[in-house]
Amino acid sequence: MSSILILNGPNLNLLGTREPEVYGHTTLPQLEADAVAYGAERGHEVQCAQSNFEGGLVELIHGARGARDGIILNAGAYTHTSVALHDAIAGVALPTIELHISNVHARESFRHHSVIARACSGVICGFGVSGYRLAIDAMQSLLDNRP
Ligand code: CA2
Repeated sequence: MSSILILNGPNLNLLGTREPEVYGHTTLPQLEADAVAYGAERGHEVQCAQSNFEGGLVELIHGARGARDGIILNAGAYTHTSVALHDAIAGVALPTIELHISNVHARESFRHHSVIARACSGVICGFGVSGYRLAIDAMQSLLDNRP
């Protein structure tokens, strides 16, 4: 059994309440419950957390070291700005998947660049909330093929 941390960043607690044309109608608690159940069906323990604070996300990433096998991270807007998150991901050296619900490349240019991608194993974006299931499958593949 693998242990996977799903970490959501700033404003993602608002999912399902506004901008449904961009982010859909699923709320964060619904998304998290689905990810836990989807992971459990595949033999994974999925734990979820959300923070609106950059330092809070850094601490949650640090806490995964030695406790989790991998991280699925939707860092929200910090994706585009946070060297601290890049360094935290690099520091814990766990397989980490960068995730976005929307297709950031089809949106404003300031969303086109990710500061954290370099430290991540791969990126999933543009598949709506089903991206979280895709990321669990991708994490399974990464963990199965660990050297
Ligand atoms: O597409 C994604 O998942 C994003 O990470 C979402 C971030 C955005 O800054 C990134 O560029 C792409 C924003 C999350 C805000 O979520 C809301 C959800 C509902 C209503 C308002 C905000």
